[in-house]
Amino acid sequence: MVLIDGKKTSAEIKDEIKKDVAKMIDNDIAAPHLAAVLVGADPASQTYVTAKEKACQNVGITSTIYRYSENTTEEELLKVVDFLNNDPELDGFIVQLPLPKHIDEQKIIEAINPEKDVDGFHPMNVGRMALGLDCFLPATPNGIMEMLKRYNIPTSGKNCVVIGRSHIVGSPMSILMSQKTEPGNATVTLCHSRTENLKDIIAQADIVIAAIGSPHFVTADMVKEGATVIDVGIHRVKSDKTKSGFRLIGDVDFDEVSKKAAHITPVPGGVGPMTIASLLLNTLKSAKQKR
Ligand code: BQF
Repeated sequence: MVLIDGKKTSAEIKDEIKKDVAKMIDNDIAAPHLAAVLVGADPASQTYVTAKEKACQNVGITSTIYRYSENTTEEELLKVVDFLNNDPELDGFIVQLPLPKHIDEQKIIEAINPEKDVDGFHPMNVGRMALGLDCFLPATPNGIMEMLKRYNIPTSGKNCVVIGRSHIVGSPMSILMSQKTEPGNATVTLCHSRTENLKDIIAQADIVIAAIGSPHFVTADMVKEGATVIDVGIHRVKSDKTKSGFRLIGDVDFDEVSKKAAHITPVPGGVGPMTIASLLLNTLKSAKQKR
């Protein structure tokens, strides 16, 4: 079994970004600038925004976090988006999801200027992605494509089973793996909660992308010997062995599935760090387009 090391791969990508940013600064071009909007105090969301800020610092990207209370109204948040859309110093921004329930996420996403939508969630970027046009790709699916590329995982003509149809991971992942690209050119099956004979479908997969949102959903009995298994899940479970009192596990039962898989991503240290690296890549891309 080969471990697909997302931490190491993301460190390599961040090194490349760091060199690019240093070159920009050498040429008297302003460093890329990313902003993140965090509404409320969800501990996981705070962790993610902090991780993104730290990653920016490490590569020389300027970052600003805008924090608002849980009680922020949709109207107020739309004003923040409008302000960031019109900030000429800003190359891109993200609104950390999920948002509090009283705010319509789709409405906020659609208010973002597609040229600053470095999460790639605006319908303009989703549509352009589906057509294979230049766009900001969503960070998690793009991070997975980058791992498959850097580990030379064959995808052309292979059976790829994506489990989960979220707009953030499963749906775009199925689109990217179907495209006439390398990696890509896979025969893709998108499975979800209504899928019949799920086990039979997963058993045929050369590549399994688990984005179900259910801890240890994928077990060893489901997976074909020699498959590539990509775990997108992150769940906090109680642990008395860690300082924090919890540890992270994925949608895949790693200890068992790793005995059968040829390639597998761990949690933590798999897809998560690649998501962050992809966000930095989009921010750099936006800055290069604007300068
Ligand atoms: C790691 C996310 C669900 C809902 C909203 C590194 C991250 C996670 C894990 C991270 C995620 C998940 C992010 C690891 C960003 C990925 O070492 O395994 C980094 O920060 N992520 C997010 O912004 O919103 C989410 C998952």
